Amino acid sequence: MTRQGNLKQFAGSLWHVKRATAVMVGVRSHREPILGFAIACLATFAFANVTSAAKKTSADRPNILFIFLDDFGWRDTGYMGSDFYETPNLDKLAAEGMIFTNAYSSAANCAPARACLLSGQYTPRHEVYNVGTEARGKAAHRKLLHIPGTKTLDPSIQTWAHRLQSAGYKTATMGKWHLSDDPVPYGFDVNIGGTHSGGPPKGYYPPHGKVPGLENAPKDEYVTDRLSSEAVKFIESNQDQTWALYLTHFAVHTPLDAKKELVAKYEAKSPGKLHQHVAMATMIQSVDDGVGRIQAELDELGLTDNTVILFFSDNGGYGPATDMDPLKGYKGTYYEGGIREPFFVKWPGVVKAGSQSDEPIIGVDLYPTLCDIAGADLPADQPVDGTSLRPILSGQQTTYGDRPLFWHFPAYLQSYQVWDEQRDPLFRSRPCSVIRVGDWKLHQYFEDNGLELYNLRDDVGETTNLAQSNPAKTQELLTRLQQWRDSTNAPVPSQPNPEYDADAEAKAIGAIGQKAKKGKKRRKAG
Ligand SMILES: [Ca+2]
Repeated sequence: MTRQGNLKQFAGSLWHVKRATAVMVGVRSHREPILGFAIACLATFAFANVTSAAKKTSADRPNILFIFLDDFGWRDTGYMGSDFYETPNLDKLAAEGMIFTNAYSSAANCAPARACLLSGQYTPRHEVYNVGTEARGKAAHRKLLHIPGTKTLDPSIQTWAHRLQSAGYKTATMGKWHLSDDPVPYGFDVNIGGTHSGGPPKGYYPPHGKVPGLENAPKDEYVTDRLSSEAVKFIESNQDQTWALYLTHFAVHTPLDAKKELVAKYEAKSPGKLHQHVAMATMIQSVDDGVGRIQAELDELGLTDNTVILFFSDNGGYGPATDMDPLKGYKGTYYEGGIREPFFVKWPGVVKAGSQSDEPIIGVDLYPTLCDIAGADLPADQPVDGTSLRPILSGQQTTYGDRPLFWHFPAYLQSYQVWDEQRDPLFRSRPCSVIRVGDWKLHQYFEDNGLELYNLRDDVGETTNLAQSNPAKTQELLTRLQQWRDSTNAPVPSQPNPEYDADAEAKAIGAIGQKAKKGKKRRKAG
């Protein structure tokens, strides 16, 4: 499908969400008299439970369910327009809350995105710049020495989990942690599955080795289902207190381990124009089935109206298996497909069902937002780079004006085989900083001081670089970016890499060009 066609389809899918919500609201209004009668009857029998009922419906200290997926792309849900993956439970929750169409991760890959999310700080402050501290990609192809940073989130940083814990929340993390050996010192009472690793050692099926809480996983148990079951158990056993659950699924990161029972279903399904990957579809359905089970538990315990649900992903989809079209790029690139994420918030009593925000927001905003939801104080002596989304969620405000969003990636990420969705064929990203203000986005690449300016309103696919034709806007954004780097002491790689070999690099780029041509011919023939 063309990008234009996809845009139309995307607009259509959001319209469907709005329509579905209108239908649901309509249904509710017909039922109100019956519901009112039922509530009056129930109230007669409810005196004994008045205290716990009041606790469960109190709007000021809601429970928090934060569903955080790994490498889940901007269009990988039904409500964002997937034509192959099935996410009815997520679609329903999204329709009951506010969908954000311009939500970003603070980084294009896992560990830095998570460090920003947990600390509420941009990368130069915590210095988690990449997954691991080693240089990535071939040394001969890198012009500059990268900035290694650190692979462990500084334990003296107060996370939002610390703040929620201090405010009296029972906190749990379930799934991928990735920021240290053990998440417990970072503000979590409960840890299932969290280690320094990006996933369980053997993938989605056991054995999971010494991964906490998953040591004795039964054979054939799919880890995504297990995490959903652990979430249900946690909610049930903490139903009488206020809790925050960070359900940080390993899904849908590689390995692309299909859930066996679902493979035949998607093999039989007609491939979509946007999405076709069978294993990915089964991985996504397993997440969504779990969301359905968790929602059923919340309903059964009477907690639905007092639980805020947030849904987000750490970076763009994995290019070889999914597609963010019309966005360019994928996980690891700083084009939109690498950093723009699906995001919604369902907050009963605060967020209007069926609402949508097109305001650009970013991962570091989640820290003050979560504190705001919980009524927890922000840390007194630590920078908080984000802004609480509460004014937007509650409808008090629709925009933060020309607030800039920033990214700083002073490292390298080697290419996967999706060469035409990145700046050059050898790397998904080379060292860069990026700024977005309003509709404008500027990329700055340090190896060649390459500048790319895009107007995302007119060109969400970042196809037409306006840096030359609009030097005033380019300079304005570059100045703001530079000022921000100065204010955060962001290190910019400048040391030449002694192993760099321009001839070897040119030869490698030429060889990929040949391969890409052959691939296109094969695709045409097929
Ligand atoms: Ca990731």
